[in-house]
Amino acid sequence: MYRGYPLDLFMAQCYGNASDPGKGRQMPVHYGCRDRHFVTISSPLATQIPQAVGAAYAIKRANANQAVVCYFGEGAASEGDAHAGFNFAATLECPIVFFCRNNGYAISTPTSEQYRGDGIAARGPGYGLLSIRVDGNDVFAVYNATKEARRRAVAENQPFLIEAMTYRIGHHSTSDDSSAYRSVDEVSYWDKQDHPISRLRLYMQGRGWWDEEQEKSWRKSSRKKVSGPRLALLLLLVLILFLIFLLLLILFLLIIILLVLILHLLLLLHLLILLYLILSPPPPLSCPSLPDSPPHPPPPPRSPPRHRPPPPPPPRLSSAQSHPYPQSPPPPLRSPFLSSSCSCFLSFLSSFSSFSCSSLYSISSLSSTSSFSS
Ligand SMILES: Cc1ncc(C[n+]2csc(CCOP(=O)(O)OP(=O)(O)O)c2C)c(N)n1
Ligand SMILES: [Mg+2]
Repeated sequence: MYRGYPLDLFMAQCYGNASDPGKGRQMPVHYGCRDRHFVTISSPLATQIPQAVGAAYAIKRANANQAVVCYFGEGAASEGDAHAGFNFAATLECPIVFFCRNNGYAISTPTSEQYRGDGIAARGPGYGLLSIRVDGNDVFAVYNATKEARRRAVAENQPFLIEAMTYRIGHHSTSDDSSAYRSVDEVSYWDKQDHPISRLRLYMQGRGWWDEEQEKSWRKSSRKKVSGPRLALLLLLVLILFLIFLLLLILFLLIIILLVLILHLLLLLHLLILLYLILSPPPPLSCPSLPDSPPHPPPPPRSPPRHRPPPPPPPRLSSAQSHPYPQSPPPPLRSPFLSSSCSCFLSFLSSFSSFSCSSLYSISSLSSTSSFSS
């Protein structure tokens, strides 16, 4: 960003989208920019070191009056590629600055378990490299050391090794939990006492170059730059979801109103039919007239009666017992066709209405009325 690389391109690289200059061929946070002479980093540790030496050698041969700066961690300095790179740079006298950030850890391995010598800068003289160790949390020390190293590299084709001592406050990556291998007190000490950004801010405030107001407005504008577009997208998404919800609600209400209307119509029909049945007079009872039968033939002559014993007299019943079983009342007089079809229709209506009304309390009372009438 200091060299003018836009924030949007950083994000595009992380997502590997169409705007990413690498078109998604690199892992996230592997930035590179040809126009700004910035070669993308690579995940296999230290592979960049011999490559940087090769580039520096090409610059030297082209007399380009430039230098290469190569960044790596103290853990990467333990790789064989670091040895090869240091040695080639020294023997070929390449214009290169090796910048080692010694932040105390290679993921979970502290420097005390990485080497027994005096860090990385102490290795430089062994290769014939000019070497310097600086306070990596002091931005001016880092700036001055890098400036001088570059001057020597360009002017004298002198490879230079800088070891910047610092501390990694955050976890190594999102998949790392550093509380498993270091204490919280250790982290908070570096965070509160020796944070490079806080130190620079205090220095600038002491000189009157910066104040709280500027700090606040700068934080606000930076946050807006990062979260502004995302917030707008989020709001748009919420709005779309709300509109969809509203549409579904209106549709649901329309269906309910339609159902209630249909139900009322059916109930009205139901009542009308009932009314008709109640008010219409019963049809008169009529016996169908039989067709005329032919005259009976004359009875045959009777034989003289034979003597038979008289039948026994019937048992005597009291007036209350005039019939051995109570007789059921006669059925109501109705047209058989009308009665059966109407009852069928009514039972269908009532079952439909009780089904549709079950969800509506107010209508359920109507439904029970209709089932009574059926
Ligand atoms: C050749 C190789 N070995 C192992 C790893 C796994 N690895 C990724 S980061 C890392 C530690 C790097 O430590 P350091 O060089 O100090 O860099 P820092 O993360 O501290 O900046 C390791 C071992 C790797 N990426 N490549
Ligand atoms: Mg490290």
